[in-house]
This record gives sequence, structure tokens and C-alpha cells, in this order.
Amino acid sequence: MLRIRTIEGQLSAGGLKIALVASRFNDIIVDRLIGGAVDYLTRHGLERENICIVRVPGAFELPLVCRKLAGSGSYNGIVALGTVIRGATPHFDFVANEAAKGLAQVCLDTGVPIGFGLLTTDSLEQAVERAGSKAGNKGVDAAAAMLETIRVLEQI
Ligand code: INI
Repeated sequence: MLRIRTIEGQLSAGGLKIALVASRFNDIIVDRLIGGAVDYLTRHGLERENICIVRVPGAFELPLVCRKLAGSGSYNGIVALGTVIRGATPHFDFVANEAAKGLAQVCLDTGVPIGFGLLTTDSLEQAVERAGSKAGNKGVDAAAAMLETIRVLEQI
């Protein structure tokens, strides 16, 4: 029987340089996402001095700043963190859609993996649930996805 070649990412972060880009908007939630991402990455071997945290005003600004960081060649991966909470107007949809679309485009244009840690929720309660309580911590999930993707890409 022929062997199937399988490529899988190891979850070791030692030696990498990682940027976290985090919005100030809804920082009560976003700070928990940052904490989760930093905790995950350091427990997987990333040295604290190899983490750079960049704060941006809101989710809308995430793609532009991620693009500059990705293009700098200084980072192996980026974790984008933010929280968009639905209000009474369509503003939510514009901010959330543009942020998500922009981040995907930066990944594809630059080849630098971006962990998508942008919460889009109907309420503050749903955001709290996803920032270190009953639905986990999406900052952790985004950091884990970025790390795995970095290690997969290295092998292709
Ligand atoms: N930015 C967020 O990160 N979350 C939100 O919920 C949000 N809402 O609802 O307005 C938000 N708006 C600000 C936006 O991201 C930009 O910073 C702003 O429009 C200036 O460009």
C-alpha cells in the first residue's frame, strides 16, 4: 500500500516573532482576548520578547495595520483581535464585514498567516462568553490557528 503523505503543523512557537493587533473599541473584552492569545503562545514556547502588541482604534483599522506588519517581513504571523457588537443600526455589518474581508485579503496578498480573533456578536453577554468564560476564549483559538498555519506553510 502506498503511503499517504500528510502535512501537519506542530504547535511549537519557540523562535517565532508574532504581532498581536488589537482594537481599543470594546477593550473590556479585547483585553481578555489578548490575555488568552499571549498565554497560549507563551505556553507553547514563544519568548515574551518576541511578541509585539499593536493597539488600533477599532476593528475597521485591523486590516491596514496588519498589512503593514505583514509586509515588514519582521513577523512570522499575526493575531488580529477585536470585538464588534451589534447595535441598533447597520454600522455593525459594515465594520464586521470590512474587517473580515480585509484581513482575509492581507493573508492572501502577503502569505503571512493571520489568526482571526474578531468576535462578532449580538450582545455584550455573547462577547463575554467568548472571551474567557463558557464559550472559551477566541483569542486562544486565533493564536492556535495562526501557529498551526505557520508550521503547515513551512512544510509546503
Ligand atoms: N469598532 C469595533 O471594533 N467594534 C464595534 O463594535 C464598533 N462599532 O460598533 O461601532 C467599532 N466601530 C469603530 C470602527 O471600527 C472604526 O474604528 C471607526 O469607524 C473609525 O474608523
